[in-house]
Amino acid sequence: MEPLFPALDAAHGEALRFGDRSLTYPELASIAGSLAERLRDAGRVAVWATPSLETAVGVVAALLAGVPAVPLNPKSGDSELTHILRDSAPSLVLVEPGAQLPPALVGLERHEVDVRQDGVLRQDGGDHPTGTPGEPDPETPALIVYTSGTTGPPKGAVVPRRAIAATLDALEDAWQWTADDVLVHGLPLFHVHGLILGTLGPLRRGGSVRHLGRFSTEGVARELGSGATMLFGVPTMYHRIAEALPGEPELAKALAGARLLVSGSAALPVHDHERIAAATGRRVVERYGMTETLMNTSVRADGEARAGTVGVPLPGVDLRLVDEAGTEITERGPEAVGEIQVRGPNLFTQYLNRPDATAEAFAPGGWFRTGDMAVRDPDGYVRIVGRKATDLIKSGGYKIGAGEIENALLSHSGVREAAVTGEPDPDLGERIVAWIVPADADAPPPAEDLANHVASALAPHKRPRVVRYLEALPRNDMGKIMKRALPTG
Ligand code: MCA
Ligand code: AMP
Repeated sequence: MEPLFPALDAAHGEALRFGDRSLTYPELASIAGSLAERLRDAGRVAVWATPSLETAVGVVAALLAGVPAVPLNPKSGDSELTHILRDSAPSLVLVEPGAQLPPALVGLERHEVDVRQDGVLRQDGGDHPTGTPGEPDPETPALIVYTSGTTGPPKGAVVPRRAIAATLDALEDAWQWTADDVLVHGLPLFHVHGLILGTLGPLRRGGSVRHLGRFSTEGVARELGSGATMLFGVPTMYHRIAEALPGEPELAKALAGARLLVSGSAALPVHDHERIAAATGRRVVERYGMTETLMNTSVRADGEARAGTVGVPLPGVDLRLVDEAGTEITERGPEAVGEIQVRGPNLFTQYLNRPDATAEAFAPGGWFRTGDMAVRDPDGYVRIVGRKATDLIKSGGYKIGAGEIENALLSHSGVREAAVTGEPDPDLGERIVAWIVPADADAPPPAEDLANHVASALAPHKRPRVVRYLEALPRNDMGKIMKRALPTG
């Protein structure tokens, strides 16, 4: 396999920009290369994945060294971090200088990524150290990305180098993505979307990325208005863009001038798609992926951006729909609903330390069961219509398991019983609703306390946005909670 970043030794222009700090390719090659020399025998390394130059450099260095990187959400709470660190057992954590780490990381060696000192800055693009004598085996784990399931704590999806290369090259083809592209986004760097697509993607192409630090419509307008060519975002971001467009003419102008606007991680509502198209003349392109599979389908840059569809399978990806019995559905049209199963070089290899869960995730023949339900238009365009598991919630583009929030709520002294559901939300797609039977009916814990409790144990995006109090949860004869019987609204 060719190196993951062929452009690192060849390109000369800007590679990364976070706010007013940036690195050119020769600078990145030099700094990441010298850090890689030090990481070569490190085993797994955790990365405190703040939206910063240091995170990008740390991950590139680990990849150059051929050691797996475990990106950590810097807003994760103690119980989530403790689980991830115990499960992935990194030898050290890469952080930006001065980072304040929470108690769960005490005892783990910290290595500050100093983009001014880690390497000698060179402007000549000469023979800087690339950290690894040759490209490691394609099956070598590159990243371990934690992702929520319906129950229990998040699982670490082991993503090999081959999957990263395959998915980014398939997107090169589908999006006509080149070294001339300048990507702008404000996505977090501890998930596939912001890290693999949004950071490693431009670096593999030899183009550049400008990260907004945090998403804002002003930031999008500024960057697309000054040379950026592509925007990546989750539907919540496009919803906020659609809302802002009538009052921000600069935003409409900037979007109209972009080469490609891409949405993913959750379904983009047709209403937001159409509002953006009406105000800018541009249609947002949707692509469909998953932590375990990286990217599966996309609307192509040279194809028709049809609202409500996620396009066609990417080159190299086998995709089929199957019925309840696991039989392939060959018909097309709105009635032929089935689970999406995929196969190809884009897939992960396993869930770390979870052979049981890994085995369960695959159907015979090496097909990965996505759990997403879809239909296909007569010409093959895929439309996602739902999800098999009701206990998985997609909020703001984050996948969140009802079970992990229920467990966190049950650890609050004021809670006797808890159930968690997702409800439609115009901004977040789904909002997390907690149904609580208080330990003391006369003194129910305030909603804010429960939200803070979940935010500090797990992560702020997993906190309930709505809390509803009940005297008892509806249960069947077996004592199982019947979530469908919970009152709506
Ligand atoms: C609020 N905050 C709190 C609390 N309440 N902190 C602690 N305790 C609390 N009780 C803080 C938050 O940390 C945050 O801080 C701020 O208040 C606002 O929080 P929140 O309301 O959650 O943010 P939001 O404005 O609703 O976020 C919307 C968002 C976000 C920006 C769209 O959801 C987002 O970044 N989503 C991207 C998800 C993503 O990348 N998914 C990809 C995975 P502060 O203001 O400092 O941040 S899916 C994937 O990778 C697959 C492969 C795919 O297909 O892409
Ligand atoms: P994650 O496990 O966080 O990587 O999220 C993967 C899930 O996000 C998929 O299984 C889908 O349910 C959902 N998803 C990703 N992209 C899209 C999209 N364009 N449209 C609808 N759902 C999507």
